Parts: sequence; C-alpha cells; structure tokens
Amino acid sequence: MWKMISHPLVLSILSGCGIQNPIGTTGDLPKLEPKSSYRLGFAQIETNIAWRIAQTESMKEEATRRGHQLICTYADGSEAKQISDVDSLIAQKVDAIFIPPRSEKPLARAVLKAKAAGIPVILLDRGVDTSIAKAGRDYVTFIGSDFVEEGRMAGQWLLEATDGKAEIIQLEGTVGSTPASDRRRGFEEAIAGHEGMQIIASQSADFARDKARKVMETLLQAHPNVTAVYAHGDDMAIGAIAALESAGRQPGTEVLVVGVDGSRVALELVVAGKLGATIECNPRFGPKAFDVLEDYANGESIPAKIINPDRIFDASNAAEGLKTAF
Ligand code: GYE
Repeated sequence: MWKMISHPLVLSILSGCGIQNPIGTTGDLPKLEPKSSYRLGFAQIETNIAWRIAQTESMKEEATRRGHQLICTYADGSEAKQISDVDSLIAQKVDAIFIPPRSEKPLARAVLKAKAAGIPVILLDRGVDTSIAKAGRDYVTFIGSDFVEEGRMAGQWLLEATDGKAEIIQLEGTVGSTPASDRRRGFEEAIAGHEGMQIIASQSADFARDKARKVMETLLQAHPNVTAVYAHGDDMAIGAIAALESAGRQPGTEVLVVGVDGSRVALELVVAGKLGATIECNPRFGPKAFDVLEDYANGESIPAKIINPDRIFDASNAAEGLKTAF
C-alpha cells in the first residue's frame, strides 16, 4: 500500500493537493550491498554501566571476528549527544548504523535522517516511536528483549515471594524509553487484581545506580512502610539496596528487592541473599546483530522484531548464572 502511495506520480499529485510527505518516511529502506567487510557505526548511549559495557564489548568483538570496522560513539547518557553522534556517523558515510535509542521519540528522528541519507539502521535493545519511524520502512528491525514479559516475570516472582502482599516502590528506567514503559506495564499486569500488591511510589532513576540510591533515600523517608522494591534495571536495584542498608533496613528479608538484567554484581547479591531475583536481559548482541546485517545485505526478509529469550535468576540458579555473567 505504502509502495503505491510512495510512487513518484502519486506523491506529486498528493503534494499538488497540498498534502506533504513527512520527510524521510517515503520510499523503501536503503539497500546494503553484500560485501565481505563493512564500515559500520554504533551509536552507544553510555559507558558507565556493566550492561552497556558488555554490549559494546560484544559488538566490537564480533565486528573484529568478521572483519568489519565498527566506529563507536558514546553519548554520555544524553539524547542530544546521541542524535549528534548519529549525524556524525551519517557524515562519515558508514554503510549501516546500529542504534540503541536512549528514548523513543527524539531518536526516531535520527533514524529518519539516516534513512534519508541512504543508510540502513538496525535498532538494538530499545525501540523508537513507531508513529514516527517504522520497522521495514524506516529501519530494518529491532533486536532485543520482550520487556513486557520481563516485567511480568518480575511481578510474578514478587507475587509468589510475598504471598500476594507487598507495599512496593518502583524505580523506573529512563522516561520515554522502551524498557521503562514496557517493564512497568508487564509488572503492573502481573500484580493487577491482587489487592494486597500495592505500588505505593513510582519514580524514574534513569537506570543509574547513584540516582537510584538518592531517589530511594528520599522515597524511604516518605514511605517507611515499604516491603518491596521493583527496579527496572540491576544498577538501580543495587542503588536501592545501598539506600536500604544505610537506612538500617534489611534488603532481602524485611524489604524484598527484584531487578532486571542479570548482571554479575546483581547475581552476587542474589547469592548473598540481599537481592531476591533478577530477570535476565542479555546484552551480548554482537553475533545476532551482525547475522541480521548480513542477512539483510543478502536480500533475506527480516522480521520487524527479533526477540532474545530471557530467564529469571533467583536463589536457585544465581550461582550457576555467575559462571557466564557480565
Ligand atoms: O536493561 C539497562 C540499560 O535498554 C535493555 O538499558 C536496555 C536497558 C538495560 O541501561 O540496564
């Protein structure tokens, strides 16, 4: 249908009627020539959390293994910087760009700019606003986890661990980012209808450990009745545990904490009994990201979403998980 509308003749009729095309959304996806070696861009969000470091390492390792050049940029957790990083990769005329969008709306525009420059984009681990940019039309695909399912797993674990009775503080990820919205939705779905499960406060701590510690310190004063914490990322769970301990509360017994990611430090805290559980979110994207890129170049049809399967780690399997943790 879009192909029909995007036909040059139809477009000129539409614009003759005063109907404008949103820039960059017309036409097919930019093609990628099959080559044995590519010059690629990777516009990473930040470098200061274990999950991001593991993802960057995996991308670099796999690029090297396959003989591709990977130009990495780091946005220091800033959307404005990530957008200008994408601009600079476009200016360097890379063959394709991998983007983990810090948040959905602003980075959707960056995706459209790359498309307009004829550069295919693959989204990693976070999505963009699909009313602005769509898979198969503006970017090749999204590779990542089912965050709603992760949230559900966290909610289900807490429901069972507390026998359906908990006063919960939720520490949300970056506002406007896919994992924050979806992990919230999945968790709320899992506890819905259980009257004893109450979210007494919910605030963003931007996926960051220090912010989570500060947010938790403040929330603890306002809500001393808290009995559980759900953090959208392990770094925030770690920050919350630190805040609980410095307030003289016992994480793991008096206040149950559940996180997401399955990072090494989080698994150690599960083994130590301070973190109840963490839902895995695998950051090792390299092999899949480059397989998809090469399949795309070879003209194979690529699904709109490629989902990594995740597990739950609790006291029963955290020690085992440590063997391969990041
Ligand atoms: O869970 C979190 C990181 O987008 C899935 O980003 C990713 C999340 C991950 O900051 O720890």
